[in-house]
Parts: sequence; C-alpha cells; structure tokens
Amino acid sequence: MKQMFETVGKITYEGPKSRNPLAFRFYQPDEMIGGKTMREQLRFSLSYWHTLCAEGTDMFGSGTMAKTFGEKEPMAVYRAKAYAAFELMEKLGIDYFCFHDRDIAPEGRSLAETNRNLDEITGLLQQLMQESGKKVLWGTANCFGHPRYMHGAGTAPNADVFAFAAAQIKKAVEITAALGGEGYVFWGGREGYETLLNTNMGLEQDNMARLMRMTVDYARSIGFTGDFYIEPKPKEPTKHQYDFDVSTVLAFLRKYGLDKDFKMNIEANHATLAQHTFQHELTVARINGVFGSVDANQGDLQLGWDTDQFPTNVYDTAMCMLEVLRAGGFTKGGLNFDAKTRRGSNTPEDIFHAYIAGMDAFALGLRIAQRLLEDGRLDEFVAQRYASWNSGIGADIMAGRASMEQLEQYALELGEVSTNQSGRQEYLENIVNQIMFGA
Ligand code: XUL
Ligand code: CO
Repeated sequence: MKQMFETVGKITYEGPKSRNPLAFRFYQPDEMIGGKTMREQLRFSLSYWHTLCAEGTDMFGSGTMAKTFGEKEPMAVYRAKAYAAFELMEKLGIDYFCFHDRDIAPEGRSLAETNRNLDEITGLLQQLMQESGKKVLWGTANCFGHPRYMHGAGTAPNADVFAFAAAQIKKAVEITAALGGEGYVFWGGREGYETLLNTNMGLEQDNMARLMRMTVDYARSIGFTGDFYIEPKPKEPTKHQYDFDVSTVLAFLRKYGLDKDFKMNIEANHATLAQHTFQHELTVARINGVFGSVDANQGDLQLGWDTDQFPTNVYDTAMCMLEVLRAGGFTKGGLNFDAKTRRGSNTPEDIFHAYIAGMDAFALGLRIAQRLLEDGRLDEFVAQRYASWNSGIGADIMAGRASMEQLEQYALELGEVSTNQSGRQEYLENIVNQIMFGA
C-alpha cells in the first residue's frame, strides 16, 4: 500500500532520556498502571477532522498544509484520507478514531448522493478496520458547516432545516453503528443564539430535546449499543451555546427526561472557555454519574478562543486522569485528541510530533494521578476535612434526624464555632508537586 508518511516509521517507546523526537518518552503501551495497561487506561483516539481535513486555514489566510494526499477527484481525496488515517493510527499505536460524517466523505449535489458517498467510504473504512483492528470511539454529524445550518440545526427556526438535520443524523447514526462505534456525540454546533431579539429559546430547546429523543430511539431500534454523549461548550460559533457547561447540560437533560440516555464528552478547551478548569467539568460529570469521554486538547488562556491545541500541560493531564481514575476509568469513552497542529507547524512530521506530545503528556498524567491516589495524602486530607459528618450533629443531619429547632438549640449551646480548620491549599499543592517531580 502507498505510504503517505514515508519519512516516519513506527513510533516506539524509548524512555525519558531518548533524544529521538519520533519516539515516546513516557507512553509505554504495555506498562501496568492501576490494574490496566496504559493503552487500556488511556484509550487514545485520532480526530479525523483535524488530522485528515484541517489544512491550517484561519480567518486571515488560506491553508498551509494540503490534506488531499496527492489526489484531485473528491472521492479519491477521501479514500486517500482513509488510508492516511490508518497509516497514522498504525504508526502511532492509536487504537481508535472519531469522525463527523462530512470528514470521511464529500458532500454530493443532493442528500442522496452524499449518502452514497458515505456508504462507499464506510465500506472502505470497514475493510481497513478489519485489516488493522482499529475501532471507532465515536461518530457524529457535522450539522454546523453547511450554510443551511446558519441559524442552527436542531434549534433552527425553520422546520425544513430540522428535517434536514434529522435526516443527516439518521445516516450518521447508521454508519456509526455499522462501524461498531462505541459512542455517538452531539456537540452543539450552531445550537445557540446570537440575539434574543429574534430567538424563541423555549421552542428551540424543546426541539433540540425532540431531536435527541428521536435519535436515541432510532439508534436503539437499529441495534446501536454505544453510549450517547453531549459535548458542552459555552460559546463559538454562536455567541451563546445552549450546552454551556456540564451543569447546564445536566439541567437540560433532566428537564426533558434524557438524563439516563446521555453522558458527557468533556473537552478541556471548552471547560476553560466556560471559565472552569478541565478538572471542574470532569468532577461535575463524575459526581452526577454522567462521566463518559474526553476531548483531549488545551486552549490558550491569553487568546480565549477554541484553539484546539495538542495537550502538553502535564498538570492538567494529571488532574484529568485523577478524575478519570476516580470515576473508575473509561468504559466506552476514551481520550480523543480534538486537537490540531498549529498553522505554522505544517509538515507531515508535525502531525507525529503533535500526537507524540499529547500521548506522552497523558502518559505522564496517568502515572502522576495513580501515584497521587496511591500516596493517599490528598484523599486522606479531604476525608479528615469532612470528618464532622461522621458522628454527632453531622451524622444526625445526614440521617435526616436533625430538625431546624434542634439545630438552633445546638447552635445556641455551642456559642460559637471553634472547630474550623485550615484548608491547607498550599500544603496540598506542594504535595502534588512532590508527587509530580519527586523521585
Ligand atoms: C468543536 C468541537 C467538535 C466536537 C465534535 O469545538 O469540539 O469538534 O468535538 O463535533
Ligand atoms: Co470536541
């Protein structure tokens, strides 16, 4: 088979001292951490859209890297993208990929032609998956790129647009199921608004819930057993996205009775755009039983927009993996690199450098997270901080045995609270650094 990335061979683990840039220094797939191999814990996934489609365009300039792989005719280009994707996954040792329908096949002149294109490429992907053992982490529909979705898709003011979106999602679910996808994602796309002067927010959200219910029911009826996720994001492309953050999405799901059907796909840069930390969003999902999958990337806090950079900040990957381990690890989810090389990092090798950087950063994060859990001081401190709930008045409140009158009596007798203790933030931060950098 023709190689698209001839200059790069298989990437292997060479250890932290290696000066070979095309090697893993920290990601050792078979190393056991927390009862599983790194590979099983991390479940890395390639994002088809950034890796095989994004050409480095921004609003000031055209692409800096061609993703046509030497082909011209649209279907030939997309076949070449498929081969390139599998070559990359093979060389990087990545087991999964995620895709939008429009990433894998070109739009035709009609929906019917577009669907035929999708069927053809789905056949090719099936063949490549069978040969390689690679799998689909999740699929999704791009219901935001085409001009027809300028006012949204499921939340469009126009019923024809809603129907079109439903048709597109039906097909996307079918191909995700046909490819054995372990999940299906709804990311808000243009599901939000620019101004309330022209927006019926109540109707738009009711309609979004209708579309999601119809999708779940249809998917189950054709035998799809994967998880459904919503991917929160507060802004961009619309000024105000309905799926602002995990808490907002939870309220939406509960209002429409969809909370048993959906989990969260949490993206690092979306969390920071919502003025949260990545860890905050993961924790909100975990404590509400809706932790699902992760879009692994990082933003730039000075820029404040969705830069989709490859994750290299080890503190963040460590805090992420701490939450993932606390949630019991991934089940059907994984770490999807929703990330792209910078516009100026425009050679094929840069794709490898980027994935290696992200994979190594998460390997380090996983090791640190496991060490933090084994060390036990953080958990011990938190347990101690809440110890007053284990006995006395705390236990009475927890058991529902304390009335307002009794609590008043208790406070009157107490006179003043004399048991508050330091939160010891700096002491705890220092422990994290010790675990990160100590021997
Ligand atoms: C956009 C984003 C999407 C979703 C899938 O910010 O993150 O790529 O992950 O539609
Ligand atoms: Co994403």
